This record gives sequence, structure tokens and C-alpha cells, in this order.
Amino acid sequence: MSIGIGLTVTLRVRMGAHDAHYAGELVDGARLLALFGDVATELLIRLDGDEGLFRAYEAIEFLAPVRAGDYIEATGVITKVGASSRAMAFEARKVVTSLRSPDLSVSAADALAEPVVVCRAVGTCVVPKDLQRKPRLVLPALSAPPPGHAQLPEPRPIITPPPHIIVTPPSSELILTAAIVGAETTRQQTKWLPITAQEIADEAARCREAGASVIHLHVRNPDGSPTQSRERFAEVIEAIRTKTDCVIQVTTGGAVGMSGEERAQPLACRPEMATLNCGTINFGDDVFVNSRKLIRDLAQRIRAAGSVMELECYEVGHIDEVNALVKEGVITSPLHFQFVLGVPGGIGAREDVVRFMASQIPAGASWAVAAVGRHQRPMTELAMRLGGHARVGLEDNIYLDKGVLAEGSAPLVARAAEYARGIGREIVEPSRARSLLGITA
Ligand code: KMH
Ligand code: ZN
Repeated sequence: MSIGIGLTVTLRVRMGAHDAHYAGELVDGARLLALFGDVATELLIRLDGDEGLFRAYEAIEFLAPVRAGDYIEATGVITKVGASSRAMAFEARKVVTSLRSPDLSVSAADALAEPVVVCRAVGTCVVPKDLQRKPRLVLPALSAPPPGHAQLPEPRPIITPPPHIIVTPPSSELILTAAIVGAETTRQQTKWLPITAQEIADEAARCREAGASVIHLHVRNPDGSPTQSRERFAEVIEAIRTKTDCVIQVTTGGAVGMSGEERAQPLACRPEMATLNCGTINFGDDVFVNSRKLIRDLAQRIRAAGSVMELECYEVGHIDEVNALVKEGVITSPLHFQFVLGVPGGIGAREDVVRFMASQIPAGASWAVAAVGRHQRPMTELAMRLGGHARVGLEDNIYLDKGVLAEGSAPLVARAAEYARGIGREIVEPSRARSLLGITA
């Protein structure tokens, strides 16, 4: 990875009366962009020893109003370092708000427990090669607090913590996974669900075209019911292989109620990748059983098949189970987590959950989000902003918009890919996905 990627700086500034430009003491968007300009300048000084120049914004979103008296925290992160270009992502958050309530004093204000994101942007700066002085990351000022700083007198002032995961990733590369079949989605719910080997292969190829590099695969009997039949997996994998080069990740979760023996069958195809479900949860009205014994048994079988695991975590405690498996030597790094959010009975699909789960995984592990139903779009977009990978598709969500069925998984992949490009993430081809995931020939 190039030096500088992931470097983050944050400024906190009060918006004064002189910043209010519009009616209602509203601060203009250009003021927020000026903050991003200052953040970008500090990033360039730390990386190149030069203030550089802002060349272009590729995307800007204004998300909430800012008024005089608000305190704004502006964070920027370097996402890509070229010969002279430096791509960056920015986020501005309101951490203090002036209250403006007729029942309160005009000076009443609140420090926000949950900061409000007011603006996001992606842009590119340039430092010409001959101006790059290469002081390269003068970091101590960012990290080490002055001596004695930690011993503040009680009660401590409440200081909103800066975002503890950087707003955009240490690497801009993004793996998009398409979950195109699943076990629970039915033809009654959507006619776009692929069932035959040909339909599944066609859909895999469409998803690849739209930006997916991994296909999360379940298969069905001709009547549409879920099966883990080895023969059926072999047939479908062969059909997909004739049409596209995506990584094929088979399920060992199958459908609720299946035995471990049944669930392990696709491993006989020696797939490149397979899921390992890391704990038991209520799954809607059913129970998805993954006893500790079964998890260990499937993990051994996945290893024996030579497949790379994706670790499906539906709860925070499932991450602790993964840590136990690593300690026992049952699984080894590099680890790839999939946070499956919003299953009724599992952990909810919320921003704080994504941030917390991402903060709990071992260093060097990668993570992705798969969220159910209406949560799919906002949670996968959040994951992309926070540096994770993302999974979309009919297994988890059948709608493109409220009440509008997605015509297969490909439109969901295409929309996720468009979003990713807009925030500066680089969607990887299957060959690059293989090397990021540690899949060898
Ligand atoms: N069908 C769910 C009960 C996986 O693919 O590994 C389990 C599942 C997980 O879909
Ligand atoms: Zn699945």
C-alpha cells in the first residue's frame, strides 16, 4: 500500500455570525468546503511538505443544515496516492448545536451525544512532483497527547470522540459480492429469482458485468426449494464457470433446519470460497443452529476442501467466537468477516453496530456488510464509506426501491457500484479479489 493512504486529520471549528449567509442564520455550503480545503491542505503538508492545490471535487453531498453557533468537526482521509495526485474523502459533522428555541435563552446550546453528519465529499488534490519535499507523515502531533492531558480533573469535560474508524478506507479497493439466490427468497415473492443452473449462471454473469467480483451461491431444486446437493452445486458451478470468472463462494449455511452433514456437501466441489456461520441465532420464526461443535466441524471441512472462509457474523458475540477459533488454531489469518445485519432475531442494521463490529475484528482482517430488506442500501453504502466491502442481492433484499422489485440482483449490484465510484472506491475485478482474499490457484 502506498505511504499516506489512510492518513486522517480532523479540524473542529465554531461557525460564527459572520459565517451565516442565508435566512435563519444558515451557513452556506461553500463554508464547509473551505473547511475541507483546510483539511486537505494539512494532509498534503503532512504527506508532501507542501500545501498543494485542490484540483476537483468528484462528489459533494450536503446532508443537514448548519447555522451560526454550531461547532463543526471536519475530517479528511487520503484514499489514493498517485505520482502527483492525492485522492481524499471528507466528512463534516456537527458536534455542538445552537438551540434557537423560543422557550430558551438565545445563548442555549447543546453538545450532541451523536454527531450529525452535515456534509460529505470526495476530491482530488495535486502536489507537483518538483514541489514534493517528502517529510512524509509527521504523525506525532496527531496521536500523542501532551503529558498530563489524560489526567483531567473530574468531572471530565465531555469531548465528542473523533470518528474512531476513518471515514474512508486505508485501501480504496472494494469487493462487491452478489448473493443471487439465497435459501429463503421465493418465486412467489419475486419472479426475478434464478432457479435453474442456466438462470443462475446468467444472473452471475450480469452481476459480474455490473461490478460484482464474488458470487455468494445457494442452489435450488427444480421446484424452487433450497438444496445443498453436491451434484446440483457441481452443475451450477460449471454453468457459472462457462459464463464468468467471478469468485464462487458456496454456502455452508444452507437453509434453516438442514443438518451439518447436508450443509457441508458443496465442499465436495472444492470451491474457492465457502461461508462459515459463527453462531446460533433466532432467524425470523426459526432457529439457525450453529453449535460450537458444528462451527468447528465445518471449519475443518472448509480447510480440508482448500477453500477460503468468509466468516458470517449475525451478532457481536460471533466475532468473539471467531477469536476463539483463531486461538484454538481452527482458523487462520487472513480473516474475512461478513456482518449480516437486520435478520429478525439477530443484531440490528444500524450505523453504531457497523462501527462497533468493525472496531472489534483483529487487525489485518477485512470486513463486509450484508443487510436485510430495506436496510441493504443504507448499510452497504455506510460500509463502503467506512472502508468495508459490501454484499447485495436477492438473497437479502428483493426491492430496488420501496415497492419496486429489483429485476434480479444485477440492478442492486449496479447501484452499489455507482455509489462506490462516487465516493472514490475502486471496484476490483475477480482476479484482484482473489489476491485480496488470499485465494490461490
Ligand atoms: N439461509 C440462512 C439460514 C450462508 O449462506 O452461509 C443462512 C445463510 C448463510 O444463508
Ligand atoms: Zn447465504
